[in-house]
Amino acid sequence: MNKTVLPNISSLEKKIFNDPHLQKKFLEDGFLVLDDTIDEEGLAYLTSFFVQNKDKYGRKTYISTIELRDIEHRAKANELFKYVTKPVADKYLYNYKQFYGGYGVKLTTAEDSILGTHIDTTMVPYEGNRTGITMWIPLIDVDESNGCVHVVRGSHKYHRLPRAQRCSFPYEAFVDVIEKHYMEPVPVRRGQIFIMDQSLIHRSGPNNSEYVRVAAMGMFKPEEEKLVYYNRVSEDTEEDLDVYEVEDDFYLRHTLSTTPKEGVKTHLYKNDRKPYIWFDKKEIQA
Ligand SMILES: O=C(O)CCC(=O)C(=O)O
Repeated sequence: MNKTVLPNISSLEKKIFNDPHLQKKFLEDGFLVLDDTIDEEGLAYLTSFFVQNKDKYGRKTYISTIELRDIEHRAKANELFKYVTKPVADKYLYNYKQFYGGYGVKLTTAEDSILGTHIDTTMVPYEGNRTGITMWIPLIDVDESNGCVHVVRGSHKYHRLPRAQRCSFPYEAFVDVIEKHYMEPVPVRRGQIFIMDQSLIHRSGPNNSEYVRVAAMGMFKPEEEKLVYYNRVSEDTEEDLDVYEVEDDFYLRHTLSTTPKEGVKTHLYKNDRKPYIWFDKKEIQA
Protein backbone atom coordinates (compact mmCIF):
# COMPACT_ATOMS: atom_id res chain seq x y z
CA MET A 1 0.00 0.00 0.00
CA ASN A 2 1.47 3.35 -0.98
CA LYS A 3 1.50 6.43 1.17
CA THR A 4 -1.53 8.49 0.29
CA VAL A 5 -2.26 12.10 1.04
CA LEU A 6 -4.16 13.30 4.07
CA PRO A 7 -7.84 13.97 3.43
CA ASN A 8 -8.99 17.57 3.49
CA ILE A 9 -8.91 18.78 7.08
CA SER A 10 -10.14 22.33 6.54
CA SER A 11 -13.48 21.54 8.22
CA LEU A 12 -11.52 20.90 11.40
CA GLU A 13 -9.94 24.30 11.47
CA LYS A 14 -13.25 26.13 11.87
CA LYS A 15 -14.43 27.12 15.31
CA ILE A 16 -15.72 24.26 17.50
CA PHE A 17 -14.86 25.47 21.01
CA ASN A 18 -15.49 28.85 22.57
CA ASP A 19 -12.08 28.68 24.26
CA PRO A 20 -9.20 29.12 21.76
CA HIS A 21 -6.85 26.95 23.86
CA LEU A 22 -9.27 24.04 23.76
CA GLN A 23 -9.79 24.64 20.06
CA LYS A 24 -6.03 24.40 19.41
CA LYS A 25 -5.60 21.27 21.51
CA PHE A 26 -8.60 19.57 19.91
CA LEU A 27 -7.33 20.36 16.44
CA GLU A 28 -3.97 18.76 17.31
CA ASP A 29 -5.16 15.70 19.23
CA GLY A 30 -8.74 15.03 18.10
CA PHE A 31 -9.90 14.68 21.71
CA LEU A 32 -10.00 16.53 25.02
CA VAL A 33 -10.69 15.71 28.64
CA LEU A 34 -12.14 18.82 30.25
CA ASP A 35 -11.31 19.65 33.86
CA ASP A 36 -15.00 20.33 34.35
CA THR A 37 -17.46 17.71 35.52
CA ILE A 38 -21.22 17.32 35.24
CA ASP A 39 -22.83 18.41 38.51
CA GLU A 40 -23.87 15.85 41.14
CA GLU A 41 -27.56 16.34 40.48
CA GLY A 42 -27.09 15.55 36.77
CA LEU A 43 -24.98 12.49 37.57
CA ALA A 44 -27.63 11.27 39.98
CA TYR A 45 -30.32 11.59 37.26
CA LEU A 46 -28.20 9.75 34.72
CA THR A 47 -27.36 7.01 37.19
CA SER A 48 -30.87 6.43 38.48
CA PHE A 49 -32.36 6.37 34.96
CA PHE A 50 -29.79 3.77 33.99
CA VAL A 51 -30.50 1.67 37.09
CA GLN A 52 -34.25 1.74 36.33
CA ASN A 53 -33.54 0.48 32.81
CA LYS A 54 -30.51 -1.74 33.30
CA ASP A 55 -32.29 -4.87 32.09
CA LYS A 56 -32.32 -3.41 28.59
CA TYR A 57 -28.52 -3.50 28.60
CA GLY A 58 -27.96 -7.06 29.79
CA ARG A 59 -25.72 -8.18 26.95
CA LYS A 60 -22.32 -9.80 27.37
CA THR A 61 -20.65 -7.65 24.75
CA TYR A 62 -20.47 -3.87 24.74
CA ILE A 63 -23.85 -2.26 24.08
CA SER A 64 -25.05 1.29 23.55
CA THR A 65 -28.52 2.84 23.59
CA ILE A 66 -28.47 3.50 19.85
CA GLU A 67 -28.53 -0.28 19.26
CA LEU A 68 -31.75 -0.82 21.22
CA ARG A 69 -35.09 -1.37 19.49
CA ASP A 70 -36.97 0.33 22.33
CA ILE A 71 -37.61 3.73 20.71
CA GLU A 72 -39.39 5.11 23.74
CA HIS A 73 -36.42 4.37 25.96
CA ARG A 74 -34.03 5.86 23.39
CA ALA A 75 -36.06 9.08 23.28
CA LYS A 76 -36.13 9.38 27.08
CA ALA A 77 -32.41 8.66 27.43
CA ASN A 78 -31.74 11.31 24.82
CA GLU A 79 -33.89 13.91 26.60
CA LEU A 80 -32.12 13.24 29.87
CA PHE A 81 -28.67 13.46 28.30
CA LYS A 82 -29.65 16.74 26.64
CA TYR A 83 -30.98 18.19 29.87
CA VAL A 84 -27.96 17.18 31.94
CA THR A 85 -25.29 18.24 29.45
CA LYS A 86 -26.86 21.48 28.20
CA PRO A 87 -24.93 23.73 30.61
CA VAL A 88 -21.55 22.29 29.55
CA ALA A 89 -22.48 22.13 25.87
CA ASP A 90 -23.49 25.82 25.99
CA LYS A 91 -20.36 26.74 27.88
CA TYR A 92 -17.80 24.92 25.73
CA LEU A 93 -19.22 24.34 22.26
CA TYR A 94 -19.70 27.00 19.62
CA ASN A 95 -23.10 26.63 17.87
CA TYR A 96 -23.42 22.87 18.20
CA LYS A 97 -26.66 20.90 18.44
CA GLN A 98 -26.98 17.61 20.27
CA PHE A 99 -28.72 14.95 18.15
CA TYR A 100 -28.30 11.76 20.14
CA GLY A 101 -27.77 10.86 23.79
CA GLY A 102 -27.73 7.59 25.69
CA TYR A 103 -25.40 5.16 27.44
CA GLY A 104 -22.43 2.96 26.59
CA VAL A 105 -22.41 -0.11 28.82
CA LYS A 106 -19.83 -2.75 29.65
CA LEU A 107 -20.86 -5.51 31.96
CA THR A 108 -18.20 -7.26 34.01
CA THR A 109 -17.48 -9.64 31.17
CA ALA A 110 -13.77 -8.89 30.81
CA GLU A 111 -12.44 -9.61 27.28
CA ASP A 112 -15.97 -9.94 25.89
CA SER A 113 -16.65 -6.35 26.83
CA ILE A 114 -13.90 -4.92 24.60
CA LEU A 115 -15.05 -2.59 21.85
CA GLY A 116 -12.58 -3.16 19.02
CA THR A 117 -10.52 -0.49 17.33
CA HIS A 118 -12.70 1.55 14.98
CA ILE A 119 -13.69 4.89 13.52
CA ASP A 120 -17.30 5.89 14.13
CA THR A 121 -20.01 5.68 11.50
CA THR A 122 -20.41 8.97 9.65
CA MET A 123 -23.45 10.96 10.72
CA VAL A 124 -22.12 14.48 10.24
CA PRO A 125 -20.85 14.95 6.66
CA TYR A 126 -17.12 15.37 6.15
CA GLU A 127 -17.71 17.60 3.14
CA GLY A 128 -19.38 20.09 5.46
CA ASN A 129 -17.98 23.08 7.22
CA ARG A 130 -17.22 21.70 10.67
CA THR A 131 -16.79 18.39 12.38
CA GLY A 132 -19.11 16.07 14.34
CA ILE A 133 -18.19 15.41 17.96
CA THR A 134 -19.00 12.89 20.68
CA MET A 135 -19.26 13.71 24.38
CA TRP A 136 -18.59 10.83 26.76
CA ILE A 137 -19.12 11.03 30.52
CA PRO A 138 -18.45 7.99 32.72
CA LEU A 139 -20.71 7.42 35.73
CA ILE A 140 -17.78 5.89 37.66
CA ASP A 141 -14.04 6.60 37.48
CA VAL A 142 -12.59 4.72 34.50
CA ASP A 143 -9.08 3.59 33.65
CA GLU A 144 -7.47 0.54 32.06
CA SER A 145 -8.87 -1.78 34.72
CA ASN A 146 -12.53 -1.17 33.89
CA GLY A 147 -12.82 -0.25 30.23
CA CYS A 148 -11.75 3.31 29.58
CA VAL A 149 -11.51 4.58 26.00
CA HIS A 150 -8.14 4.34 24.22
CA VAL A 151 -7.29 6.71 21.38
CA VAL A 152 -4.73 7.29 18.66
CA ARG A 153 -3.80 10.89 19.30
CA GLY A 154 -4.09 13.02 16.15
CA SER A 155 -5.74 10.27 14.11
CA HIS A 156 -8.85 12.36 13.43
CA LYS A 157 -6.91 13.78 10.48
CA TYR A 158 -6.13 10.43 8.86
CA HIS A 159 -9.40 9.05 7.58
CA ARG A 160 -12.02 11.76 7.29
CA LEU A 161 -14.00 9.76 4.80
CA PRO A 162 -17.59 8.53 4.87
CA ARG A 163 -18.24 5.24 6.60
CA ALA A 164 -21.42 3.22 6.94
CA GLN A 165 -22.26 1.00 9.87
CA ARG A 166 -20.38 -2.33 9.67
CA CYS A 167 -17.81 -1.01 7.19
CA SER A 168 -14.55 -2.64 8.22
CA PHE A 169 -11.85 -0.66 9.96
CA PRO A 170 -9.75 0.87 7.13
CA TYR A 171 -6.49 -0.07 8.91
CA GLU A 172 -7.51 -3.65 9.69
CA ALA A 173 -4.22 -5.02 8.30
CA PHE A 174 -2.29 -2.90 10.82
CA VAL A 175 -4.55 -3.12 13.82
CA ASP A 176 -1.94 -4.93 15.96
CA VAL A 177 0.68 -2.31 15.15
CA ILE A 178 -1.73 0.50 15.88
CA GLU A 179 -2.86 -0.96 19.19
CA LYS A 180 0.72 -1.70 20.28
CA HIS A 181 2.44 1.50 19.18
CA TYR A 182 -0.16 4.22 18.90
CA MET A 183 -3.09 3.61 21.24
CA GLU A 184 -3.14 5.35 24.58
CA PRO A 185 -5.65 4.89 27.39
CA VAL A 186 -7.64 7.94 28.48
CA PRO A 187 -8.53 7.64 32.17
CA VAL A 188 -11.51 9.82 33.07
CA ARG A 189 -12.98 10.62 36.48
CA ARG A 190 -16.65 10.12 37.27
CA GLY A 191 -18.63 12.93 35.68
CA GLN A 192 -15.64 14.38 33.83
CA ILE A 193 -16.23 15.29 30.19
CA PHE A 194 -14.31 13.55 27.44
CA ILE A 195 -14.89 14.93 23.94
CA MET A 196 -13.70 13.42 20.70
CA ASP A 197 -13.84 14.01 16.98
CA GLN A 198 -16.01 11.38 15.31
CA SER A 199 -13.20 10.37 12.99
CA LEU A 200 -10.70 9.61 15.75
CA ILE A 201 -9.33 6.04 15.80
CA HIS A 202 -10.32 4.57 19.15
CA ARG A 203 -11.42 1.49 21.07
CA SER A 204 -12.39 0.70 24.63
CA GLY A 205 -10.74 -1.91 26.78
CA PRO A 206 -12.05 -4.80 28.88
CA ASN A 207 -13.99 -4.29 32.06
CA ASN A 208 -12.02 -6.42 34.53
CA SER A 209 -13.67 -4.88 37.56
CA GLU A 210 -16.63 -6.16 39.53
CA TYR A 211 -18.79 -3.14 38.64
CA VAL A 212 -20.74 -2.41 35.48
CA ARG A 213 -19.05 0.38 33.56
CA VAL A 214 -21.61 2.88 32.34
CA ALA A 215 -20.87 6.07 30.44
CA ALA A 216 -23.39 8.64 29.25
CA MET A 217 -22.62 9.39 25.64
CA GLY A 218 -24.01 11.93 23.19
CA MET A 219 -23.34 13.24 19.73
CA PHE A 220 -23.33 16.81 18.48
CA LYS A 221 -23.42 18.38 15.03
CA PRO A 222 -22.66 21.92 13.91
CA GLU A 223 -25.98 23.80 13.98
CA GLU A 224 -25.70 24.69 10.29
CA GLU A 225 -25.12 21.10 9.16
CA LYS A 226 -27.68 18.49 8.02
CA LEU A 227 -27.22 14.95 9.30
CA VAL A 228 -26.47 12.13 6.88
CA TYR A 229 -26.92 8.37 6.92
CA TYR A 230 -24.69 6.13 4.81
CA ASN A 231 -26.14 2.78 3.84
CA ARG A 232 -24.29 -0.04 2.10
CA VAL A 233 -25.91 -0.66 -1.27
CA SER A 234 -25.35 -4.38 -0.82
CA GLU A 235 -23.82 -6.80 1.65
CA ASP A 236 -21.26 -7.78 -1.00
CA THR A 237 -19.46 -4.47 -1.20
CA GLU A 238 -18.25 -1.79 1.18
CA GLU A 239 -17.41 0.53 -1.70
CA ASP A 240 -20.86 1.71 -2.73
CA LEU A 241 -22.82 3.64 -0.17
CA ASP A 242 -26.22 5.29 -0.61
CA VAL A 243 -26.23 8.70 1.01
CA TYR A 244 -29.40 9.96 2.73
CA GLU A 245 -30.03 13.39 4.17
CA VAL A 246 -31.96 12.82 7.40
CA GLU A 247 -33.76 14.80 10.10
CA ASP A 248 -32.05 15.82 13.33
CA ASP A 249 -33.93 13.16 15.35
CA PHE A 250 -33.29 10.33 12.88
CA TYR A 251 -30.71 8.56 15.07
CA LEU A 252 -33.19 8.34 17.93
CA ARG A 253 -35.39 5.90 16.04
CA HIS A 254 -33.45 4.36 13.17
CA THR A 255 -32.20 0.76 13.38
CA LEU A 256 -28.56 0.96 12.37
CA SER A 257 -27.39 -1.08 9.35
CA THR A 258 -30.87 -1.11 7.80
CA THR A 259 -32.22 0.80 4.81
CA PRO A 260 -33.95 3.90 6.16
CA LYS A 261 -37.70 4.35 5.84
CA GLU A 262 -37.28 8.12 5.84
CA GLY A 263 -34.87 10.78 4.65
CA VAL A 264 -33.95 11.79 1.13
CA LYS A 265 -31.52 9.71 -0.87
CA THR A 266 -29.21 12.31 -2.38
CA HIS A 267 -26.45 10.37 -4.18
CA LEU A 268 -24.24 7.33 -4.36
CA TYR A 269 -20.82 7.58 -2.74
CA LYS A 270 -17.96 5.45 -3.99
CA ASN A 271 -15.61 4.57 -1.20
CA ASP A 272 -12.51 3.86 -3.24
CA ARG A 273 -9.85 5.86 -1.49
CA LYS A 274 -6.88 4.12 0.14
CA PRO A 275 -6.31 4.92 3.80
CA TYR A 276 -3.55 7.37 4.63
CA ILE A 277 -0.69 5.52 6.34
CA TRP A 278 0.93 7.81 8.89
CA PHE A 279 3.54 5.36 10.15
CA ASP A 280 6.53 3.84 8.45
CA LYS A 281 5.70 0.15 8.18
CA LYS A 282 9.38 -0.89 7.94
CA GLU A 283 10.25 1.03 11.08
CA ILE A 284 7.44 -0.68 12.96
CA GLN A 285 8.42 -4.16 11.80
CA ALA A 286 12.11 -3.63 12.75
O1 LIG B 1 -18.33 3.49 25.69
C1 LIG B 1 -17.31 3.03 25.22
O2 LIG B 1 -16.65 2.16 25.79
C2 LIG B 1 -16.77 3.52 23.91
C3 LIG B 1 -17.81 4.03 23.00
C4 LIG B 1 -17.32 4.16 21.61
O3 LIG B 1 -16.16 4.09 21.33
C5 LIG B 1 -18.27 4.32 20.53
O4 LIG B 1 -19.47 4.25 20.74
O5 LIG B 1 -17.81 4.54 19.38
